[in-house]
Amino acid sequence: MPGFLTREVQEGLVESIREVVKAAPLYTPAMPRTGKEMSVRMTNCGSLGWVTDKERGYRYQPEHPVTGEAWPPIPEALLALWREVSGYPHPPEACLVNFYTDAAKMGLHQDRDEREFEAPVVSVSLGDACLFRVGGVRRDDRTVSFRLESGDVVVLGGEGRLAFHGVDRIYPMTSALLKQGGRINLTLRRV
Ligand code: AKG
Repeated sequence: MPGFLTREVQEGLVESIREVVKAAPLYTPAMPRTGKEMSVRMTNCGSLGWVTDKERGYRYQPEHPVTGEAWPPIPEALLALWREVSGYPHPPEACLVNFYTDAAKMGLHQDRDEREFEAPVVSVSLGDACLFRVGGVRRDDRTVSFRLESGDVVVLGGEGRLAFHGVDRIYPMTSALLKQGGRINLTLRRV
């Protein structure tokens, strides 16, 4: 949904995410087995957060992997967005916060560490634009790419819930929303 969030709402969300990051600092996740560090830094809010490291791999857990503290709650504005766009009767339990610097990207993957696939994943883009790629439910399905701008919302639901997707590149300095640049992506999920 291009341009779904007004500038004012985007600014409010950035403020809320600053508070989340104060309580739950961004950390560098690592791939299972290889331990290769991801280029995106992450944190979470909600009762559960998505994390990954070399030893234990992809999973949801109630505490920050570095500080051991419980994740802060999901900001009200994000809960309201979920109610508006998800079409799902229960609130999200997890919100993954991804922070991309200019060179960061995210490989093609499915979001399948959840059990509740009937619930969509709601994704919010803030800050610099990116080139987003989305395909089908098989890794080798044809993909299409398009630019996601600050304030765009993507709902991966229904047949699209398990679609492969990823971020091929960031377009630096394409938004003034984040004073230091970069891109924030928020994904709201039922676990
Ligand atoms: C994920 O967190 O699973 C993503 O694919 C993030 C996509 C994005 O940054 O737009």
